[in-house]
Amino acid sequence: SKRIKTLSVTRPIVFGNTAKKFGDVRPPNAPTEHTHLWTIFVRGPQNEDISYYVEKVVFKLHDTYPNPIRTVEAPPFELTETGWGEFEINIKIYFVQESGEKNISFYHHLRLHPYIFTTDQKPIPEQMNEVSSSFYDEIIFNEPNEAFFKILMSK
Ligand code: SLL
Repeated sequence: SKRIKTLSVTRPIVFGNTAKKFGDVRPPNAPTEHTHLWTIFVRGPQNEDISYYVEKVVFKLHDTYPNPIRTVEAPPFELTETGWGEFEINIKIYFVQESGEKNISFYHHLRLHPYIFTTDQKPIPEQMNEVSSSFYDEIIFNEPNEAFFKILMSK
């Protein structure tokens, strides 16, 4: 449909990961070299449902994973896995069909290891067993079409 000129709509988004070192219990199907359980996610800042404008999220994992391209088509847009190493996860957010918007693509560095930093920026491993690394951002839709504008304004 027609575009509304000179209008932009922004939507806040939070993405990142949490990770936990295995304790005494290992997840039953985890390969022996795996040490951590982690979750990568894309969500609203207050955990609000973003599926009215997000159609799906595709997470591309390191090639050491079987079927590294993981598609999540319904909320919560998150994926839990086990592993041993940190790597860059490619996140692609696809918007609802009616929007006519292209997907957005960016990277998140999967963090497994907790660090504290000395005043001269030297990292010291911490004895914490859960880590979390997440970021706030805003998606800007420039001149959304009328159909998408209605969808964006519906919440
Ligand atoms: C590193 N550049 O060397 C990184 C690679 C790969 C992580 C990390 C398990 C995959 C699997 C996994 O944790 N891969 O075998 O299921 O640190």
